[in-house]
Amino acid sequence: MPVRPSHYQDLESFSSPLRVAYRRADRLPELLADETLLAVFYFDASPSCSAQDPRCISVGLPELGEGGCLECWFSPVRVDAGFEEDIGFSFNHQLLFGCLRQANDDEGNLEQTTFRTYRRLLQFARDRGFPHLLRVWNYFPGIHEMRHGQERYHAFSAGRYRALLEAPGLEQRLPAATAIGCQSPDTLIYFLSATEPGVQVENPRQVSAFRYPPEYGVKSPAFSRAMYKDWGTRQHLYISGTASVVGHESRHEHDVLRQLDEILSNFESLILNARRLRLAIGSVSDLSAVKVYLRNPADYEPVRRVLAQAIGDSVARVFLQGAICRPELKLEIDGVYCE
Ligand code: 3EB
Repeated sequence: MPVRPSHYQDLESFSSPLRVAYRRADRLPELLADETLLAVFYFDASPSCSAQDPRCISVGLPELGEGGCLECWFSPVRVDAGFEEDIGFSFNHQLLFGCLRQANDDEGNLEQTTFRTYRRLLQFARDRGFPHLLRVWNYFPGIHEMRHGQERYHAFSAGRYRALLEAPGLEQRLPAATAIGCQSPDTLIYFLSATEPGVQVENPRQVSAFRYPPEYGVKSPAFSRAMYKDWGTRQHLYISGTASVVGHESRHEHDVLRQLDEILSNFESLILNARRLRLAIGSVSDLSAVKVYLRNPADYEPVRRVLAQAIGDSVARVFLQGAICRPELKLEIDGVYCE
């Protein structure tokens, strides 16, 4: 057994296993040289990332505003990283980050492709000793397009459902998720999983997505509204993509600022519910970071301004252009709270 420096044990037991921060794009070289970097995401084609580094992820959603933002995930200790076939990964003692990219098979069967992808990532996470899926981001092209008589989002949902529900008891441990349509031709799926399970958190203002009526897909969207994770000395909350949905219905069709208001109410109600667990979060202004997905770039300025009024400037944020899975929804926000 290799002997670990003793300060590592202190870091392992006292520090947060994951910390999210935003940096400017010109910092990329020094970030990649940092052995505690779990992953870095960039949102447009500008920074040139080494395709050899599994921690460096280009997300096919254009960044709105100034651009040049890097989302960085840090571990308190050095990470191990590598590739296994099409999965890039990195991990520390408590969590595993994994990422798969697929060339789009536009005419193919998205349900079947998604089923296989999710099976593969679950198998991979199990094999590596991190069987508990906490959080998944799904970005794929043509989200509203009809193929074989079905919207692609619904086909995606059905494939994910079949793969996740193969695992016994997963209905009580659905990961938090984001599913957004991108313009780039590739599908990108990345995830966070853990050695020990998290706790699924639902939102009293919303019907659990897993219980949606069939109009949102013959097989339900298999995700929870948030995942609470107690890491020992630190607690995290991973919040799913949150839209202007109350009950199961979309509210304020096509009115982006009213949708923003409804999303903030959804956040408050979810956070209130999560506080029943051991979580020191008071309101949405305490979140560590949010990602804002906008269907129309023209909505960036008003949304940026009203969001800043509502949550202040201490929450890190990035604005991305992407298609929310229901055509009437113009805006979706996901977030993370890391102690
Ligand atoms: C909703 O509340 C909006 O299918 O993974 C939000 C977050 C939405 C995740 C997913 C879908 C997903 O139903 C859409």
